[in-house]
Amino acid sequence: MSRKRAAVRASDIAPELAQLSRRRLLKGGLSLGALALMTGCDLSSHSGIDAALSTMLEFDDRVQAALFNPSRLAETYPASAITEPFRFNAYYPEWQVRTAPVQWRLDVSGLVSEKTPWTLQNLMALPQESQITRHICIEGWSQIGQWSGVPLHVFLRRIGADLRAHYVALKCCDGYSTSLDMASALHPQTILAIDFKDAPLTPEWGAPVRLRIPTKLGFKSAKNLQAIEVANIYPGGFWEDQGYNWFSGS
Ligand SMILES: Nc1nc2c(c(=O)[nH]1)N[C@H]1C(S)=C(S)[C@@H](COP(=O)(O)O)O[C@H]1N2
Ligand SMILES: [Mo]
Repeated sequence: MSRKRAAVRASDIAPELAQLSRRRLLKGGLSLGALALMTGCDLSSHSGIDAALSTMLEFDDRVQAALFNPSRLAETYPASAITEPFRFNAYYPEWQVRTAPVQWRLDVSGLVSEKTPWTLQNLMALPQESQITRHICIEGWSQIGQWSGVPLHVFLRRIGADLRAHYVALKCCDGYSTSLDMASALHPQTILAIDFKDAPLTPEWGAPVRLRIPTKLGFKSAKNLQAIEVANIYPGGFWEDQGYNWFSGS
């Protein structure tokens, strides 16, 4: 294992990752960016990844959070790099009716001063950002996509969220949930995505609004959002409660 910081791209690691069992990944609390940055291991070989995973076991969420650099950006790509065809994961058609854009409301609760539910129209009136970034699933696949929407930090300020609170919890129409530390929620690339490649998101990709957070593994990018809560009590999440590393980011 080299102690030098390895300048690896996620695309170089993806094939290696595919060889690792899901169990190993879960035990290791793996996150790609964190793995490369924090272990200093050469992730271009299988043994390098093994070494990195062992080192990773020594870190816990608090350490990862302390090392998180709020201004470090996830890599962005040109439009030509967008993956075709773009796959989707974990979509259940029975939730579609609850996510119809006209009836849809985003509930806001917890440590915020303005608790009025948001319509899609109201969200679309806020400043928008676009990003072409890589989505990395813990199960060993990744793809590059373009998402546009409202930066979460803009939204949190707008609802008068207590920015000193520890957590932002996300709840989805299909019962899925996840949560973020406040620093990651305020990261400039963390957005409430409304569009994919300049067209409205479709249900399988998270319509009408999903979170998109390129500094973390894919399971944090909650689709078909229903509610956001700002909290100091640890909210957990669907996969987090089953042993996925909570921080899972770089
Ligand atoms: N509502 C909801 N959001 C979700 C999930 C889910 O099951 N339900 N799965 C997560 C996981 S594990 C991944 S990898 C991504 C997949 O996003 P995609 O379908 O846009 O590829 O969504 C995340 N967000
Ligand atoms: Mo995933």
